[in-house]
Amino acid sequence: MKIGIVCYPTYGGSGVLATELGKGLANNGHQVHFITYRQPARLTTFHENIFYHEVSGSDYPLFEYPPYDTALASKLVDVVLYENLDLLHVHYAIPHATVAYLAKKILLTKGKYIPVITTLHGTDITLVGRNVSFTPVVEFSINKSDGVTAVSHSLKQQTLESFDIKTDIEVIHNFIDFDRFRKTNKDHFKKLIAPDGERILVHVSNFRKVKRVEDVVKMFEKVYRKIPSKLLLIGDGPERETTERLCREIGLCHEIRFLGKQDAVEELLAIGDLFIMPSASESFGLAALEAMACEVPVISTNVGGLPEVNIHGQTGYTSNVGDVDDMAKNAIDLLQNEDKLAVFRKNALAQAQQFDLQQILPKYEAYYKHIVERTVHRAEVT
Ligand code: GMT
Repeated sequence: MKIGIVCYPTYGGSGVLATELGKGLANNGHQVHFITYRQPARLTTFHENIFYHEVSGSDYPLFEYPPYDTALASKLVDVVLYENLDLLHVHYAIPHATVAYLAKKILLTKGKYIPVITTLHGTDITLVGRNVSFTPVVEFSINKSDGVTAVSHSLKQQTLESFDIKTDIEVIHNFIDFDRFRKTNKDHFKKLIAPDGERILVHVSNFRKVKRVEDVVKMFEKVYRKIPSKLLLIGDGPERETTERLCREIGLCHEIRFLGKQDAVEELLAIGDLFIMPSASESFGLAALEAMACEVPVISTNVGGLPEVNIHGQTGYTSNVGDVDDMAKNAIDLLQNEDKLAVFRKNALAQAQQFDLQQILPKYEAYYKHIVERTVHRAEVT
């Protein structure tokens, strides 16, 4: 199949998932065309079946806000026609589902029907999509997609509760590539970070408010007072400055390292004892799954799709949002009990295996086939 993938090219979960999906599809012989404004962060090596089409904006002085949607729609029309694509798969509803609908309508005037699948990832529904100024457009665009997938049962449920949805939503969970994410021996590196055998806690995110990075630091302080430990904060974003200030206030800067955006996250996860995800909202928690694949148990909140990934009392623990006392208590309990930690590590890996790329990829392929077959004779004009 010839598949166009539209996504955000940044380090965010939806862009990561879309890029990894594209790579998996390309390995299975599909031709994949990424269409976005920058080379996706995880698209780093050449593949004969992968193509990248950059959407360039316009800096004409009249445009205070360069019209990205128009530029993307035009690029989609061009790529779909020129490359004769079979399907467009857009990740994150805003604005991609809407722009894909516009491109679809334009393509119809040129005699081409392009089926569009929208994957809902999280804040496109739970935060941004619920903003009343976006609601009519998001709802319309989801309903006009030929196929809709959500990355967890929880996100599907939230979508149905927040919008008047007429289309079926297929749940296809996030996945993990075990060729990349697995526990490897990085003892030399561990010695550098924790020279006296301290425990290592890890957090990875894009430091947006929804990630509650300050809670990571607050719970770490409680853990640190009981157990010699270090905290690795990976990623960057709007809340970094506030978080750094908090570290200074509590006087733990020497135990907390801000590593910024990192490409080889798996090497850092390999030395972790616990992964911390105190998010206020999380449709799935791809970063937690990556940690679990590297045999790192997870201390997380119990919101959204997190309980579908992190099984309370088996692969880690889940707590209410903001309950840093409970998170710290659970972390201390695990870190003080070597045998229990070893069992949780094994459980985390076994649970991550349920989301192996090799199991999830065929679900996407089957869904593509289903949507393309269902729409093959369609030539709607409205
Ligand atoms: O940052 C992004 O690119 C999207 C982001 C979001 O906020 O929607 O991530 C979401 O998509 C990931 C991949 O499907 C999920 O694993 C994350 O849980 C989800 N993030 C949230 O729901 C906050």
